[in-house]
Amino acid sequence: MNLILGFGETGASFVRFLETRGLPYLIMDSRLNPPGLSHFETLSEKDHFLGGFNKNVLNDIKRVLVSPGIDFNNEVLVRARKLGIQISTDIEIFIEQTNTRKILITGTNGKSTVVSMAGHLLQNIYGEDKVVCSGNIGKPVLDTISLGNSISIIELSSFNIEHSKLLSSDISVLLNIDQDHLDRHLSLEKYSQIKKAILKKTKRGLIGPGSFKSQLLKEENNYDIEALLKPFEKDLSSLINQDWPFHELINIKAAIAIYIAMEDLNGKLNLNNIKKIDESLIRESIYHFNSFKRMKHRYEIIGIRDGVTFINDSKSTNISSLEVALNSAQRQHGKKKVLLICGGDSKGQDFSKISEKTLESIKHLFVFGKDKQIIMNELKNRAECSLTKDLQEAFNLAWSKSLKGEAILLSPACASTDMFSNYKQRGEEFRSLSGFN
Ligand code: UMA
Repeated sequence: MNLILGFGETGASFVRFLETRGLPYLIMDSRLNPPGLSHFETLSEKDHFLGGFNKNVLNDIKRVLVSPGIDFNNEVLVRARKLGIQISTDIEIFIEQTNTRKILITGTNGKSTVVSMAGHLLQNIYGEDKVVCSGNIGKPVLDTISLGNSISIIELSSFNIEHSKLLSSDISVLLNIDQDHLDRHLSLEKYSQIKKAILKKTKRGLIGPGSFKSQLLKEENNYDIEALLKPFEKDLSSLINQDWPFHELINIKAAIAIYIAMEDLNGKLNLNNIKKIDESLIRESIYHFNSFKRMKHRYEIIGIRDGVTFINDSKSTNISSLEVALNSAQRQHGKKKVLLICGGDSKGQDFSKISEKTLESIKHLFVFGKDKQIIMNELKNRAECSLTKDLQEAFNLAWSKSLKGEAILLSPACASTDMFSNYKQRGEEFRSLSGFN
């Protein structure tokens, strides 16, 4: 008997996976009414334990299938480990059961963007039906198991990696590491260690910018994305037009580096002996980027009214993504030109660590949500701040204070779940407040 622990999107994909193979299962979730359960009309009462975790059911269980949102120290998991019961993630099962080329992508920020950029690039080059993107970006990996593609690009969160044993891949990409999810992983050291694990069993490791990279680059088969693409900085910058923030350049480089590593694995070039990357390969990539549509809620410029630019960066759920947004906004609008709206569930992050240089972009900060007082206390001596009731009040105050040439930026640096279903709903509310549809 399999125990599906956690019934969200991943849990539902476990059910589909097991049912098509005729394998028996039970479902357990701490919520009384987990999302989507009602869609499974075939499930009878005896198939699920809802409203709490019960480790006593483990007697008849051969394997626990764990969802990413379940804490690593969850009592059922701890007991299952003690009893020597196999614990598997959807990612492990996918890797074991498919022989597509696997590209794993993780990092604190930019993962979904790089997954979608690499997906766009590789689909244009190798064929649309050959490449499928899945994982944390939205589609559970097990739902892609029979699609017949030859390349799988998988976004991994620290939660996915923490629950999995060492994951093997053709290419693994570690984009960046900064503080996030400290409420679950407790320390930056632990969080970094989890993220770095995706490089341990890969044929080609690609490493993004940051002080963490020097140690990793000493290992065989790890490559520095910046160094690989340095000669093409000028050509690639040409892709950054008015609608694209400057920080997108790093993501573009990561996606192109994935293409280069693929060509290495295909025997078309040799990364270990590379003097110069063929310019035509870069030209081809740039050509395909011209048709790439940027993702919503990620530094999305939704419109300009009376000279004020509205930027929806609702996907920003940690401090480092806020810093990236502020730095790009400062490049575009100058110092003290940003009316910043932030706040929500701060997940134990320390806002006082935001650098002075980054804060120079802010004209006024409007904080809302569960941890607004904490954020206010950590920033009030370094930026002009106002506490607000909710996103609507924050928006109205920001709009009333804004002048031509300035920007109203929603970049919450926090999880949204204290006031919204998810970051998308938060971003949609910002869009509707700004009056653009
Ligand atoms: N939960 C409970 N009780 C349970 C089980 C879950 O309260 O018994 C809560 C979790 O704490 C979490 C929520 O329910 O807040 C969802 O958890 P889940 O494991 O059921 O998640 P899924 O619905 O399966 O969605 C997961 C990813 N979510 C998480 O890892 C929290 C989705 O990423 C991903 O798109 C999906 O699998 C398909 O692969 C979303 C996400 O927010 C975008 N990811 C986090 C992030 O990017 O920061 C990690």
